[in-house]
Amino acid sequence: MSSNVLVIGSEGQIGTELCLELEKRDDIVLYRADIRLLTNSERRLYRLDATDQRSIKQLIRELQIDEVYLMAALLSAKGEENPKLAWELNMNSLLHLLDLAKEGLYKKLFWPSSIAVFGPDSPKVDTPQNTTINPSTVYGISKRSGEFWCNYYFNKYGVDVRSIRYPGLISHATEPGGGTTDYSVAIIRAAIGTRNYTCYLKGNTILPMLFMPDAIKATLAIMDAPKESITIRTSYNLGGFETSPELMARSIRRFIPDFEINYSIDFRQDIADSWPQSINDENAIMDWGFESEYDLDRTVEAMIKALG
Ligand code: AKB
Repeated sequence: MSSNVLVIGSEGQIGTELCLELEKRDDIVLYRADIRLLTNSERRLYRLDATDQRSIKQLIRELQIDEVYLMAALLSAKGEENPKLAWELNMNSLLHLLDLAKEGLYKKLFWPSSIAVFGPDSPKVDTPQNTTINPSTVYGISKRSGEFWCNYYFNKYGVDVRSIRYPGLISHATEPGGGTTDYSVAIIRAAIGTRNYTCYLKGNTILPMLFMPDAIKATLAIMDAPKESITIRTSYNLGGFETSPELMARSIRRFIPDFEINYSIDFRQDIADSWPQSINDENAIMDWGFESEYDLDRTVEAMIKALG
């Protein structure tokens, strides 16, 4: 029997590529929703504001949805520019969806968390799943709070909600918007275009990153895993590879030798400095078999091929 799947935030950086993968499956009927587009029911695409509880409820009821991926969010850099909006969008959308699952309107929820939950006093290297977690950005605060709500709804009401702490995500189908790690995509686009990039982070700023195909594989793996194997109901650490603007520039120069990088540091440096450089994701490996295929060089090569 097929299940009805709704992706909220379907036109964003993760949503776009998640939908491409979900579309390949013949055991699901995929519905998309995003605030940015006009409704097109032929493409099963609906205009939806993720903070509008009444419309979300109506849509889930009308389409008889079984599973929801809630990918709408305001990321770290944009969040610092508009903290109240970040809190409202990131928290209210999650709480609405948790409530609807509690009411039995649908069965399973995926909600993305982030390495932004970690703060300046968390260990920087091989950051463990459970450690000091004091986020310093509003985005990180909303993600950490959301993690606690997920855990609470699972323990108290049995809501089957699953979550991953994504690192920076590198992708080519849709541009990222509003994150601190966005440079990792912009640098490759600029290298292909003008062969010159001015980076807002210092060259030696190391952060964990993941190429989108690995992120989507992980997302589907956690959602496909049997309920009993999900032992963490806050959110799973997920690593990938560590990189910095300098290391990315070096990798890009294998293909574009005259690529130049300059620096003009802004407020995003403080955000990056508060985050881990590498992540311990042994729980994801153990519980639902996370495995990444792409390191830095393979990611850069695939990005240049796709965009070049
Ligand atoms: C951001 O930079 O805000 C995001 C994230 C790490 O969650 N890419």
